[in-house]
Amino acid sequence: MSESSPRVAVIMGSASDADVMDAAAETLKRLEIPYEVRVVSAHRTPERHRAFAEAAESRGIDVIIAGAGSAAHLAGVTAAHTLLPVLGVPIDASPLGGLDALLATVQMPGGIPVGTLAIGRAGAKNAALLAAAILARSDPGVRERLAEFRAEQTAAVPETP
Ligand code: RP5
Repeated sequence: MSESSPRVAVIMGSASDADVMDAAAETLKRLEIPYEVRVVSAHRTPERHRAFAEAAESRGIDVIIAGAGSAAHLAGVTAAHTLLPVLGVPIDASPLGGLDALLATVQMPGGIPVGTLAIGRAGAKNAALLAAAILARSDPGVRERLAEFRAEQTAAVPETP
């Protein structure tokens, strides 16, 4: 959780998803983007989830990152309750290795979009970077920090193994 008013909400279907979704939080922290982290399950806490999704925009949230595993309805149902952009992260939490969550998150019916990232920590990290790219359109400070991140990443790649 960061100190200023959160602009990105990182939600997950279970506390057991935190090891994966930490990658989103770490990236937002590095880019100095205020964020909040919450456990809200579309299945187990449907009222908490609906209240969160319906209030997010009026609380000043700009982007929601939703990570869930198994029959992962969290991102899609969140998107149904808000006009905010919703980025979905499928989590490898079942014997199907995350393919179940990937399909559940990505195969939205036309009309309610979810921007779906890769399964697992790479997806969580990229969801944060995509959230930053969205914010950067209207926030020059975020744009500058995102550009620095890219430059540092490039500089860290060795020319030989
Ligand atoms: C999903 O079920 C959660 O997002 C989690 O990935 C998965 C398993 O949850 P737990 O049984 O570990 O709480 O809803």
